[in-house]
Amino acid sequence: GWDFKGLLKRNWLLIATIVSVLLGIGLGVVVREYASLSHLHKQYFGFPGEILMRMLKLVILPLIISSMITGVAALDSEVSGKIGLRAVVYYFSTTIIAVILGIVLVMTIKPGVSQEAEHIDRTGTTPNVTTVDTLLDLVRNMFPENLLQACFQQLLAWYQMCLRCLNITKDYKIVGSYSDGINVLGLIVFCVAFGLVIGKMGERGRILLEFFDALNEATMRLVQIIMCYMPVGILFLIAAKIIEVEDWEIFRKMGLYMVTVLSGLAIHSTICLPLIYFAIVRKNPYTFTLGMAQALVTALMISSSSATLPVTFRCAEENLRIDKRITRFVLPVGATINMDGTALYEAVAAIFIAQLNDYSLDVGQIVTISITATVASIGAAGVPNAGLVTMVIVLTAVGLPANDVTLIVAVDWLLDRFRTMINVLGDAYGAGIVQKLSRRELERMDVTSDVDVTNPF
Ligand code: DAS
Repeated sequence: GWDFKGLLKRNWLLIATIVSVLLGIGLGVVVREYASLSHLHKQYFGFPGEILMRMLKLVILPLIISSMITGVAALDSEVSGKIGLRAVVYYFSTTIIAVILGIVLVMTIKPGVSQEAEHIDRTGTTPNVTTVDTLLDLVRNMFPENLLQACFQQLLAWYQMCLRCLNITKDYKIVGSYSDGINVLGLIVFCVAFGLVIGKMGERGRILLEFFDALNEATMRLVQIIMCYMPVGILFLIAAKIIEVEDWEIFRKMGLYMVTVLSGLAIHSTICLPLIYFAIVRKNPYTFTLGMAQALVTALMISSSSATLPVTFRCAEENLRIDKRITRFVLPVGATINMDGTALYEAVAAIFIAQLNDYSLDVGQIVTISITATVASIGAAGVPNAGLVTMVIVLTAVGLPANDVTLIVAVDWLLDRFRTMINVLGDAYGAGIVQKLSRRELERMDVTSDVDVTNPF
């Protein structure tokens, strides 16, 4: 018979989280129908959810720094080079597959030419210039003029950061920062360089490594405490979102567009990624997905790959037993540059807008959209609505008007959750696949190194 008690004990948090999502939706609908909350009350109502978001964001910096540095330093540079290359090849190939899937679907379903689309009231969609300019400005400073300048800015920022003992409030500005105040890509570049250097410093390097490993352990313990609060935070997060949404009518009008995006995400996450995983790892991919469930539900609720990273780590290491030398190196990079869901979404949204404007795209433009959607998803930070911002790159690349973006924005808060969930799943599959491809190097390191194998740090 089923060990029901054991199942409940092991998965109490996941069950509590799913129950809190359902309760949150119910609470949101009830409050929306029967209580007319003022704007201030709505903010109070969402406060417990905001606390969860801030707590998760608070641990992103120490987690990325400690995991990246120990992850890179624990591998010698040749092995980390190989693992990094395998990870990047996986990221590019799965992202391209997602984009092609999205394009096939949007060209088949044609959501932008359906009779429904003609009745979409687009009078309000010509945003005032500032909307598009703001988006374009945001995109422009998304990509620094050149990497070298970004690196120097990052080193200077890192120096400032050390001086200011890692406070990471919203207003903390790292030069060349992303919308979320942390230039994660620059930080990762720094951590890889720093990890490689201390990996070669012998005994003194080991002392630093011990420090960062202890920092990682302390941070993961903090994550464990935050996760106990998660069911409460998620309940109010989803309830507050349901209360604040004004126009539900738009969901009917944009139904076909949403069906196109969601079916693309569903196919990619239940067929494409599992097939690739099974082909390489030869294990049941759906058991793997189940092991990631807590991280997937978290991503669905908070729409941020970066803020979900602490939970992604716990699921990958605790449930799926993926080697820490892989997760610490691969997951932070994946959360930042591997976004299959976002790439698929941007390709679909761009072609949807072309269809809305009866704009026929030739093959060259379709290829351009594929490439820019892939690049834009790499540039998108792992924060809410990042995919919406970088989508402007795709639109401008093929000369599409950005004035229909406001239509997309109206339903973006829901689609963002689902594409973030697929982004996180893609990162987790990446860790499992890279681990399988690197098993020889890892075994060789276990044999040669005098380090305790169970905990290589
Ligand atoms: N919300 C982003 C993420 O965290 C994805 C997106 O906006 O497209 O992955």
